[in-house]
Amino acid sequence: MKLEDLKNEKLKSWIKEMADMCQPKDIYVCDGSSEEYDRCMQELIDLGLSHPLKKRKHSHSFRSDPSDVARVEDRTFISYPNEIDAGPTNHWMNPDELKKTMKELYKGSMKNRTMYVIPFSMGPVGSPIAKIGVELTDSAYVVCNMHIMTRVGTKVLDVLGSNGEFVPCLHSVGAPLADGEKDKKWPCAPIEKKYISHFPDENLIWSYGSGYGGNALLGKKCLALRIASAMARREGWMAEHMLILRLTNPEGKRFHIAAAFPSACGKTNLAMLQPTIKGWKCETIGDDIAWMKIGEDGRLYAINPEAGFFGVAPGTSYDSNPMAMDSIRENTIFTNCVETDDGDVWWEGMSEPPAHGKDWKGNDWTPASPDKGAHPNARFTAPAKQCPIICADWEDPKGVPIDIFIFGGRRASVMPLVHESYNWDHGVFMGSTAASETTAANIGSVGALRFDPFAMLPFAGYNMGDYMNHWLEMGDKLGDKAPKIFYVNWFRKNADGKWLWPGFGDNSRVLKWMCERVEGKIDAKDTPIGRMPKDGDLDLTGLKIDEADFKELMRVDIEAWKNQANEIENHYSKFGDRLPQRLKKQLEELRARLSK
Ligand code: O2Y
Ligand code: MN
Repeated sequence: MKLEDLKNEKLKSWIKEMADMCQPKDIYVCDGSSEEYDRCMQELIDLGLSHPLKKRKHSHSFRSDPSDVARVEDRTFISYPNEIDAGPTNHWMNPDELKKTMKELYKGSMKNRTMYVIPFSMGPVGSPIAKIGVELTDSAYVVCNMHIMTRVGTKVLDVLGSNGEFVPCLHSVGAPLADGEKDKKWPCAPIEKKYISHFPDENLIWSYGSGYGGNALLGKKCLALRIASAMARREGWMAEHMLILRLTNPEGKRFHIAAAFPSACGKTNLAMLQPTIKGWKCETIGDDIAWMKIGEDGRLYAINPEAGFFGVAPGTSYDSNPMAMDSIRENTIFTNCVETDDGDVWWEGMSEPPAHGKDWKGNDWTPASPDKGAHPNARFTAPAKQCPIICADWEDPKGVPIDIFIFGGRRASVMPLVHESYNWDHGVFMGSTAASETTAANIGSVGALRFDPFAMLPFAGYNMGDYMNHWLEMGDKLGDKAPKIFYVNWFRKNADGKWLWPGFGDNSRVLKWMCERVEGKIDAKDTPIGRMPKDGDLDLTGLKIDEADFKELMRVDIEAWKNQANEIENHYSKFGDRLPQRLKKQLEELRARLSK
């Protein structure tokens, strides 16, 4: 389709304005067809940036620039006129100043490149919960990834019509080409020139300088979390960093679970759970993001706004996540993995290593090499429909009704395997105080503890104190139809550093307990931190777990929790008067219970 043929005048004039600034050699409007995907991929193959994989049908391997391997939190901005509206956990710049700086960078940034216009829908096209975005990008790699991760093309323009609303998303890799020049390597700009900017008052996204993942596929973290969270607050719904799954018990009763864990804490694994308990079945709806609205019956309905998985490769194997492994057998893009000599990809934790390959930097690699073969944040981009346990209703436009919310993080100590909140406010307290030890997907030191409220620390599009308040207000609206809230920790270790819980498929045992609590089938034990399973209520049938280890896994260490309460107070102090009083009260109540 040509630019002139676009029916939406607002869209047309925005594209023209951006093209005047970025000066691409031409403009191409994406139709979303498989031929278009193949053409873009072929261009990347011809440049030597994409390597077709002999062993996986219609799949390709890429190596990014070593400076462009992950989301750049330090270069991510939430821009409101007043800094306080971005809050203490976001990087802020004044919108006029930020736009002035970025306009200078965008000027001519697409020279000798094509500007691709990608109309995309987050959520099933036409769903009342879905939103439309349009990404302008100079990266064919982004086009291919967006084809997988979102619903792209003419069908979206049809829904947009002549005066529909869309979120404008401008993206440039920030590497203009000289006349006759072609990309020889992954194009991007140096770190100090990268900007991932959000203007929530205008529902606007400007990204410059990175071609990688969340920095460049603007439907994902930028739109579906940062901009959507601000929209959701204004419009009375929720945009959350949550997987969605359906669990069916042996009697055929269905439960829908949405779970928030910080990046790289196993959301994809839990979303594709293979239960180890007899008669229970899990189906995947989404592995990263949930958009939820209150339905006519007063319950909370969730959709997965995405159409694909952008999963962490290292550690993914037929042992840890067979459903993910089956999802990536074909039609998949791999970034920063090892390329094996026989035309496949490999990463640490996948299987026995190949005798020889090329590492993520393109160097010869063998198991004896001193460095890892794949980057720790190497990724696969795969269509969600390829997941063997994708739920038949994963694209239901009205969503699925949520019964259970789970928060969690990676904690070697303090947090027991599972506890349940006493009520909604206590559950919001749990979410607002969620904390995790950091991994390679976060920028910063690995292994440090960071509070990550609702797993949204890098993704909230407004002041986190107001975000907490929005959760409280949603609870007020939902009343007795609100999902029950739980907190889990799959990662507790004993004094010798040994994992106390097997995790993976055995996490179904914990989910079973939650479902039985929802059904009111079983009672629970009150503890200072929340409700916990009574002896014998957590189904450990067939599991070899030492009694002492299990006791340690479930132990509430009062002294450690008193210390935790102090850390929470410190964490809360950042939010000043934006911290809801109701959460201060929760902290006081926790302390009172710990002192009894
Ligand atoms: O590093 C990136 O650009 C990807 S980050 C990511 C990708 C998929 C799902 N979640 C995340 C995340 O950081 O939460
Ligand atoms: Mn994520």
